[in-house]
Amino acid sequence: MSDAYTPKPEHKFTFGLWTTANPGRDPFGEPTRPALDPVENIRKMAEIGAYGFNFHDNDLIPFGSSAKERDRIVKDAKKVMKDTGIVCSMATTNLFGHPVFKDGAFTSNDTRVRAYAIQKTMHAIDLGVEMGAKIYVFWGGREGAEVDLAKDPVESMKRMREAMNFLTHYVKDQGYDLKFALEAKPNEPRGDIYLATTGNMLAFIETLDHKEMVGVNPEYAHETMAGLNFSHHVAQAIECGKLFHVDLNGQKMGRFDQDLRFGSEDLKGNLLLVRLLENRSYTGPRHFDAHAYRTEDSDGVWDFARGCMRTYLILKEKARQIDDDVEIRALLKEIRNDDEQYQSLIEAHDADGFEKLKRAKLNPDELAKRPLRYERLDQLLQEIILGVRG
Ligand code: GLT
Ligand code: MN
Ligand code: MN
Repeated sequence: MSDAYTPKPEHKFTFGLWTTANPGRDPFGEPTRPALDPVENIRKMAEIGAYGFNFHDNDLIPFGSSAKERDRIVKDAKKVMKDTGIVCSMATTNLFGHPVFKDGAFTSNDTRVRAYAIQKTMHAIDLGVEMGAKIYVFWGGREGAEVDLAKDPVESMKRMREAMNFLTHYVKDQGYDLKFALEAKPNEPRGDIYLATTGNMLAFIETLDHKEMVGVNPEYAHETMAGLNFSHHVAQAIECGKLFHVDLNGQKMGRFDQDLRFGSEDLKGNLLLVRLLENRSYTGPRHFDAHAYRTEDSDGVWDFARGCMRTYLILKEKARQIDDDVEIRALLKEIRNDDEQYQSLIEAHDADGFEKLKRAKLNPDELAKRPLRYERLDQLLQEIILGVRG
């Protein structure tokens, strides 16, 4: 069955190999689903209309594989890509699974662990580029601490910078066409993770040698876990020209990292997020970094994946409905109350402008009288979401 919400490659939906291969393990329980072969995984993603797939080095090539085994898997994966048209849109490094990273990778106190983390990333970058990835994500799940006394947090920033600088120089030296996207998370698996929010990442990027090739990969669940407004972080990244990638999913505030199906929590927030991405012409992949409930079997995983994409497309249509709604448009215009004269004063950074604004007759009591019809506006939005506004 195909309808207006049927995903197609042009929608640029992607999934990490780890998302649909998630076997349903959690800290309290064993897997509830069988393992999924990565090449089969890619084929199935293509079949349900995804544009691309993403992977950690070890999602595709198991840790410790021989060179021969690596080449065989790469060959098989490339064949599926050729047969189906699916692309590899992003690659990343697993710097969290192996016990060597128990106290961090790029920010480990042990120089040799830091060197190993950089070495592993160089190999993973080579692999990502070979598969065609144009974006390389850095999620530092183990870069943090429980015992703050043991690690100097200022030095940790320096170590993080050293690693990122090394790797941007490496990419340039190799002549790769690759951009980096840094992904923040406040905690989990570490008690506290360094560079906890997208805002922290944006500030950190400005200190790098090749900052032009580094942006962010905000994840809905991560800002939401910390009780923050995800769209505001995405908006700041867009405004800085740094939204290189985005991880979409569902998450309740204040909980562990749930990575639920996109749109399954906070429909209003997700609708405004989709509207932001669409209206601000975000052209990168829409990556669903989530997984199916533990209750699902192998088929249920694909219900989950289809659900993420369908919900996105439904919300995209609702976003258009908001922007076409005559009453909403009129309300938004009224709420803004643009005034060209004062706007030009705010923009004029000269002596004349300073003087004029100082002497301008602005009466706060009068200004405060203007009602802002947010009740009506929000109710209209609510009725669009609930599907009762024509
Ligand atoms: C891991 C994490 C995600 C990151 C992935 C990339 S791995 O699943 O929870 O948020 O995006 O390393
Ligand atoms: Mn997550
Ligand atoms: Mn993520």
